[in-house]
Amino acid sequence: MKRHVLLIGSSTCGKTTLCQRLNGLTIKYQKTQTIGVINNTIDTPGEYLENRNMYKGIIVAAMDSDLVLFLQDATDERFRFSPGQAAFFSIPVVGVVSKIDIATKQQVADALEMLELAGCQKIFLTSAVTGEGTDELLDFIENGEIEELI
Ligand SMILES: Nc1nc2c(ncn2[C@@H]2O[C@H](COP(=O)(O)OP(=O)(O)OP(=O)(O)O)[C@@H](O)[C@H]2O)c(=O)[nH]1
Ligand SMILES: [Mg+2]
Repeated sequence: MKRHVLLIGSSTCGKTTLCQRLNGLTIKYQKTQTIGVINNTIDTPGEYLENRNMYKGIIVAAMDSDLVLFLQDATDERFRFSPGQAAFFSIPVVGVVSKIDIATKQQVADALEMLELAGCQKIFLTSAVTGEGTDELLDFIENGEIEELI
């Protein structure tokens, strides 16, 4: 992966699992305690999004990134991003709906709509467990015309 990608989303939404999948690693559960770098993916703890006073950690990490991923767990009843939040970043922000393997069609549609509201122009539907949608995401990270999303 040539581009540096920053993953943001609430606790347990699947950031670390997706990082493992994107890097072709064995999927194994590990709670994220601090910002971690696996090759070119930058994994953040959910708390960085959930606590306002940690948000500056995300902004700093974004300085070293080419692309931000907003992850929304499709099975999470709560929407974790605010409307227009993508505009906070000066680099492109892409939405990722996670856990589609265990979500209903309606849950996936709702998560998609919420990520659109947050300002994501491009959104991928994924399961890091089954791998559904992750090849498309990886291809976009590596070859997509991300400059058009700013
Ligand atoms: N069914 C299903 N489970 C998933 C998927 N992605 C992650 N999980 C599960 O959700 C739980 C949390 O996943 P993590 O990847 O650790 O979540 P995280 O966003 O890194 O969480 P924090 O590090 O706490 O911020 C684990 O038990 C994963 O196995 C998915 O696509 N489908
Ligand atoms: Mg994690």
